[in-house]
Amino acid sequence: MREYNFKEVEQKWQEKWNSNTLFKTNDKVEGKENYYVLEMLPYPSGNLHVGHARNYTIGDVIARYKKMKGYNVLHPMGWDSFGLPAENAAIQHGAHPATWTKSNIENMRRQLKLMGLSYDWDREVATYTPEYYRWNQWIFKRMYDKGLVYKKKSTVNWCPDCQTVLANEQVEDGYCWRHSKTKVIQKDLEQWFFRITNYADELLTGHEELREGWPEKVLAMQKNWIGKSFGTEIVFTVAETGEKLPMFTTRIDTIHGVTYCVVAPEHPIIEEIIKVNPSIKEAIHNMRNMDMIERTAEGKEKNGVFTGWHVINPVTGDKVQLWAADYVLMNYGTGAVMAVPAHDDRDFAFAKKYNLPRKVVINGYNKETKEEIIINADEMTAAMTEEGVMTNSGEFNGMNSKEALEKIADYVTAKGVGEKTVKYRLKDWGISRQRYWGTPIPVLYCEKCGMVMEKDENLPVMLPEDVEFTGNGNPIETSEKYKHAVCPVCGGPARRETDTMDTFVDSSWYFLRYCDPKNIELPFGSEAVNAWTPVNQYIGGVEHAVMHLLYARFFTKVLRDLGLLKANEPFKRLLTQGMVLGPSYYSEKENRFLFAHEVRTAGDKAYSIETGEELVIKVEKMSKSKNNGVDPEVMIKKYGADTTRLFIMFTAPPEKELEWNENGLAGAARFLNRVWRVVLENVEMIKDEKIDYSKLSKEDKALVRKLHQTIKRVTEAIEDNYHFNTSIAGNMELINDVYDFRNNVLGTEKESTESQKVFGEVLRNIVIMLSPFVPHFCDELWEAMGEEGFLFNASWPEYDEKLTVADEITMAIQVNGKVRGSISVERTASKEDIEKMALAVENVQKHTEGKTVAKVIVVPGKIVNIVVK
Ligand code: ANZ
Ligand code: ZN
Ligand code: ZN
Repeated sequence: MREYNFKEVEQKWQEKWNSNTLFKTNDKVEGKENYYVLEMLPYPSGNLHVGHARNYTIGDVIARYKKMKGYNVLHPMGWDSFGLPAENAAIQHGAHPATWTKSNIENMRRQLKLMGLSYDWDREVATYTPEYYRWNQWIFKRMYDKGLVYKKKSTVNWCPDCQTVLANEQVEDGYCWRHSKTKVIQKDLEQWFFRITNYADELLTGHEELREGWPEKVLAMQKNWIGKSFGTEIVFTVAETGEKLPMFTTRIDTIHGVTYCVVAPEHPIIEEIIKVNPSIKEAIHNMRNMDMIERTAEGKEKNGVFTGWHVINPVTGDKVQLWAADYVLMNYGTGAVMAVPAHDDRDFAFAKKYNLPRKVVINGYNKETKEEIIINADEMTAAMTEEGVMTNSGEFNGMNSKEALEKIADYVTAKGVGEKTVKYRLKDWGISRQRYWGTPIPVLYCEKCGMVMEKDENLPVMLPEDVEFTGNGNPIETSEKYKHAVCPVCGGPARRETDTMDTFVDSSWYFLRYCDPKNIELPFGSEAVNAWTPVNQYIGGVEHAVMHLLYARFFTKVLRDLGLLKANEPFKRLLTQGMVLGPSYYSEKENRFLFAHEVRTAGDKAYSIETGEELVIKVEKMSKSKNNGVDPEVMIKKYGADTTRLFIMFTAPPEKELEWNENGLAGAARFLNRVWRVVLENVEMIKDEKIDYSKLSKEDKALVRKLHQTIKRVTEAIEDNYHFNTSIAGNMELINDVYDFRNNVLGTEKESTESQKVFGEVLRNIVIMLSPFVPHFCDELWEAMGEEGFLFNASWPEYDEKLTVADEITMAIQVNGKVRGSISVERTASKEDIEKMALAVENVQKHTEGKTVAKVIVVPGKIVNIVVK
């Protein structure tokens, strides 16, 4: 018998699949339902990492399984190929972003092919190509026409040395990533926005459609991000000028407890105040220049300054100080807050720091005795944020605070000083980037016509080639050809917009392009997209829970409203895969993480090969900084793609963390070898012939039962949230039974033509059921059995419920209430027969000897009760 040579087998089948265009998908196949399986498209950084390998293996097993279940399956792949790293590589090594990107894609495509993934490569999409980004520009224009695109001033990170805008990840502790001594400042620039807030409510209510197919935690994160708050806008009056100053509060019940008010340092009133009170200028300047990440960090100490002005509470008439503080943000609510230190944590901390007064307006409440618990403002150590009894609140005293919230809201509305409102935390999506490697925004500025959109027939607006990557400014601005363009309206001279789009725009609709990737008239045809969407199963990392998934949902709704597709939601089901963990080895002496090849392990200890030092072992997320990553290509070369895939799928359910270990890979390889041997040794028994169940021996029946139980278990585990690990475990158990059968039945007097058929049938089904996991391996065995074609086109096996249950059952026998033995009887046996058999059991006879049997009660299928005297 030949050995299992994974290298030969994998290469052979990858070539065959390819030359037979096995994974080519048509939009419609007679009699088949469509099923769209999608994995999040990768950024082409250069090499696959193990997280990719896991993501794509999960997707591939689902695609292959669904295909075998009779669906017409779409399973595409592409490249999220615009973005910062390519531009940084250009700045640092001089390679053009396109060259760098292209060669990375080529390498990663090669690696994906090594894994044996069932992609329809004819539908491959790369977002950096003009064929793709042209449609970003087209969609941008359609959104502009609908009022969903606008420009406004907004704050960005700016490095005065680079003379350019920095992304958040290019700001390191407040300093420029390239100029470690240059402080990044905040600068207001005109920026492009998508009006995603128009869809805030639908992005929330749409969750109902996703409740069943999406992880609860992802929906919760989105809900939190959208942040819908019901509250009141209450209008205070500035004492010094008489102007109105509206504040947004969710706690209007605390209006009598306001002891000062706060505005954001960016609030327009601040400019007015500075004119008369310039001493606050520096403090304001410092607050404004703090970056947002730092400013909104939880638990950060709050800073503020008294403006010198005051405001009047419209309910109480109280005059209180007006402050400016960094914890109030301009882009939420009205940018102004009524502060209630006795009942709000942030206000409490701020008031304590600056010695501002507290006023209690809600007392405690004993739920059992229903008694009011008086709170003394001077003795508080923290804000009282719970529900309670109103106090110091005039006519509302004694009322429950929840009730008072409604009552006071009505009261201020009636008085004309306030109004109930809803606010969202969700902001409009800022999409402009002052960089080269992205989709050019199709806008021009004409001296005569002002701002105009580029004409459809002039799309795509191509990225210029004549650019320099110096690290200073936006590279596009170095292209004279690009900047000096022709106005599409009057033909006069015009300047092109030099901003490019956020790469999240690219990934917000790529899954629609896969449905119709070669369309040159439209981003996609409605018929093709409606045939496939919503995507049936999406798979990716939980790090995309908010931005990418929210933007893709927004785009789907916008494109639906533009009449381009029918779906309300892009992804019906979402699977967020768990992280891949590996052991890290830390040297305390060298103060660094060692690579695996520098480490010698012994039992559960690890030592530096070079110094002999015992190392600190921790199992944690694989990452470059911990030197604990594994390279999937190295694993594939060493163990084969099938073994690697099997290990990934067997070791943990997809949504859980996966702990990488090479012993596990070796175990997976041993299992495959066991299957290989037993199939090839007995290949002539595998004939797919009809079994005559009436002629089976006890052993044959047991193996048939195990087979049907396994098909049931394996199938149900996949259907139940893709618990592939259980499916593989089922097949492993079945292989153990196969070996027992081979040792105990085959070659003995128990072997018959029927037992050979049973044995062959079991092996055949194991090979079918393992094929989504280890497809090359199984196709090789399938061919060895004399089958034609590929398991990708085979049918998933069905189980027969009747055959999963034993036709013999075990019954316990009791004598005077004590269990004395058991019998195995035919399911159909009569009560008399059961009674006779029970009384004949040796141990039962011992306990009935010399006594009279008064009664025998037979509960069929369960128990035999013998009463003796
Ligand atoms: C008075 C008050 C009393 C408040 C109290 C809370 C508790 P959510 O729930 O997140 O919507 N707020 C309003 N606008 C703000 C801004 N621009 N920056 C920072 N804080 C702001 O939060 C609403 C609450 O956050 C509002 O209700 C307001 O403080 C504050 F016992 O008003 B509250
Ligand atoms: Zn810089
Ligand atoms: Zn013009």
